[in-house]
Amino acid sequence: MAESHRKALNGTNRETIRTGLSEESIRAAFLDNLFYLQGRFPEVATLNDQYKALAYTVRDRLLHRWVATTRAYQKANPRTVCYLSAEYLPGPFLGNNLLNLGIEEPTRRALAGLGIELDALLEHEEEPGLGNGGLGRLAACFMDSLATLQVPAIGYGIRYEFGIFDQVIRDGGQVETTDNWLRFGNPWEVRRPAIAYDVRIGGYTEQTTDAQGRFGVRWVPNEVFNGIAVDTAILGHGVNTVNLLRLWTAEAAEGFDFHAFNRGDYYGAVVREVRSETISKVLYPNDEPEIGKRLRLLQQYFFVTCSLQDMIRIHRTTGQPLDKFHEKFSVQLNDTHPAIAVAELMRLLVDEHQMGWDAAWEVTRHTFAYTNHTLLPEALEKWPIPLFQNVLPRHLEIIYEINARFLDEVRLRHPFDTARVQRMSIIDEAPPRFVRMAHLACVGSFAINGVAELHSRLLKETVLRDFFELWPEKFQNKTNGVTPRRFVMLSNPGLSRLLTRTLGAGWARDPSQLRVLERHADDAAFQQEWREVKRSRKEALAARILDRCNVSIDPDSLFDVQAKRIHEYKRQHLNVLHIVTLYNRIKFNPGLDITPRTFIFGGKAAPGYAMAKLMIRLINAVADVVNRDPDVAGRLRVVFLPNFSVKLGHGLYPAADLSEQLSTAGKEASGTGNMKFSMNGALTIGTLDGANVEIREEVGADNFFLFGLTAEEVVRTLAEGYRPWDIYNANLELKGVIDLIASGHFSHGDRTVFQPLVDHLVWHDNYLLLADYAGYIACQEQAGLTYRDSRQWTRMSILNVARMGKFSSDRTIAEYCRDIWRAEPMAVDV
Ligand code: BZD
Repeated sequence: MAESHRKALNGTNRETIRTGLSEESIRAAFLDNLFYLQGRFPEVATLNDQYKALAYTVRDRLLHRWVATTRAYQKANPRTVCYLSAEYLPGPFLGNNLLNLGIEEPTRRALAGLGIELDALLEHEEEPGLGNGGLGRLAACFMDSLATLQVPAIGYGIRYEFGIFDQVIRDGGQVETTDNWLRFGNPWEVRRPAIAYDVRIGGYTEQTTDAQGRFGVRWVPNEVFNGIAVDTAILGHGVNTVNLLRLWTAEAAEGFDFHAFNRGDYYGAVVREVRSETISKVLYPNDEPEIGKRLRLLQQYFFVTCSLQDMIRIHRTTGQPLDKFHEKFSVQLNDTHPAIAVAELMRLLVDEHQMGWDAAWEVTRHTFAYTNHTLLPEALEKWPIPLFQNVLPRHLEIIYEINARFLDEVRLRHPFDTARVQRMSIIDEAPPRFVRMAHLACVGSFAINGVAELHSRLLKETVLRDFFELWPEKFQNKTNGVTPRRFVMLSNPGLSRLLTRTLGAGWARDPSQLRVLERHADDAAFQQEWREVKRSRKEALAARILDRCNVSIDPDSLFDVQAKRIHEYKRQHLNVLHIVTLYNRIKFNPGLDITPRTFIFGGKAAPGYAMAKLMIRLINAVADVVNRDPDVAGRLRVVFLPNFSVKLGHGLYPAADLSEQLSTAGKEASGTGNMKFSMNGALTIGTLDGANVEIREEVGADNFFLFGLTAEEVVRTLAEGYRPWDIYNANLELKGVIDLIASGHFSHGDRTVFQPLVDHLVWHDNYLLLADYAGYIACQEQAGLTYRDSRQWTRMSILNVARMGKFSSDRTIAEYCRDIWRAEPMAVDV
């Protein structure tokens, strides 16, 4: 044993090693784990060994609280929230867990004593990219808030072996490479081989009669495999509550098919195993539904059946009958991806637990609640009936039965209105016929919510209007939020310290306390400190960008940031039109005095979304020309930061001056990046869309750069026969910008590269970039001028932070608990 190890362990008993929070116990535990889990001593340990030893040290401290929480829940048998989500984007765990345990400082010192830098270990962690964007990140924020609010909860999902692809920019375009996040092992997870469920697929159904002569249905599948639980502890902030993130991994049912092996079909046996594992192998990288992809339907059913079987098992341990299931669990459907749960719970209750249909339906419709995340009609999930029949024959029968009873109810309310019946049916009768998952979710849920006020209103007026007319009482709004722990405390320690020094430490749990900052908004000394915090984050980002992209940027310039999935409706190309406008202005007038800006983009495009990939190409092409043009040097810089992730977000949100929230009004359900930027003191330039509307309401119209058509105006403009060609011809500056892109100026003279994008804009432009262009440019000019008045800008920045308290996900979760889940907090002692 190394001398340092022996010394560190001296006098420290085993219990302290596993639970102690002092610098000494952390150091002893770290060395102990390095030795016994990694088989290393400090002199030869790699960075990864060190990272893992620390991660296990922290995990021990979580497990301790986890056991206490489980005990407390077992004793009190509280109502439990189950969040069903096909995606989670938790971000790196180490820093967050240290923060929530309150041991960042002793840990830093413990490591420093061994010559190790905590920051290097934090940087080393690879995050689980088990989601595409906002929806998956929202699920992770909700898990954080549930634990922090001490609400008993389980997050259920899929342990994808490969998460969202890694994005590499090659020759200006996106190239996808596989994300191998499990390569070095995942110290945070605990595999639970004993918690495993059968998952059946395909086959047929047949009628049965039992000994008492009762009819039933037997489902004879043609494939069975297993789902195994893999658990991650989610600790709340400053509390002992540890909730469970339970992700399912697929395995072959028998592990190995000896029958096939004996026949000499070793290959067949292995292939079968590989096939079952394929189910949880990889995340679909699309943030729109994958129509007709069998594997995607398998993934959805896979995690839903495992999760429901798990809930039933847990419920049975309480000794309560199954007709009380909905009193024990509130199950939230994160979009329609888990909506098959409505049919699956019916199947489990009726077929497997012999409950009558009516009783089972009472339980089911009191169990589920459904959150919608999109208004785009093309993004509503539907499954072709032939595929559905092939994969889930029994569920199709159940859905037909649910639908028949539901449509009878519609007919009763609206006799003779066959159009309505067709519109509302769970089955879309247009060949090849589809199962409409949103309709299934609406019928099977007691509550339906949108994710921002505008979105919830538009849901009732458009895509779910018929359902609203039938069941107005089911509809609610729950405006999204984000966790201030990860997105302020962890990613912006400088700002956190300033806030805590000014307001006391309570703001992260009760962000309404931030309002007190308003008193300091005009205080010159406070303003100076505020700017220093921002400046230090900008310097750190500049260093990172120099390192990653080999572009040097000026921390004194206005950092103008747009970071989110690349989508036409999010309009990153509107941002590009602005950049090219400024570029042209300087070219025509070299002495032009403009506010120096650095434009920073981040975000992935779905691999099959050609226009989004072309937008990435355009950003990089413009960056390439602008950054090399001496005429604009010192005034314009453009950076595309590759492979945007939660971790990169930590460095981005705190460094931004201006947050770009440009979606066409009525298209972005909420947005949550908008909240992260503003909480870190960036000002928003944005449309009246999603949560922007409420952010502006909170921070005040004077502290928000608003432009663009309203959702109503967007609808009207399109209905009246929108002609972007006319706008293009009428606005000379805009024409100059579009013509320059079309001319090949940014593509080495090649006029074909951006032609699809340009043509689309001047002839179709269904996201109304041209209609919003002039307003956007004028608004940007205003933002640029304001930035030059640093006292005014700082004041606005302070007021943004002061008034963003509403957008803590704690508020969102408290509302879900009160209005939907009827769940109560329960304190846990250790
Ligand atoms: O959900 C997003 C919305 O676009 C945002 O406006 C909203 O803020 C967040 C959270 O409510 N939706 C998604 O992120 N959707 C997906 O990622 C997705 C993934 C797979 C299939 C369909 C959609």
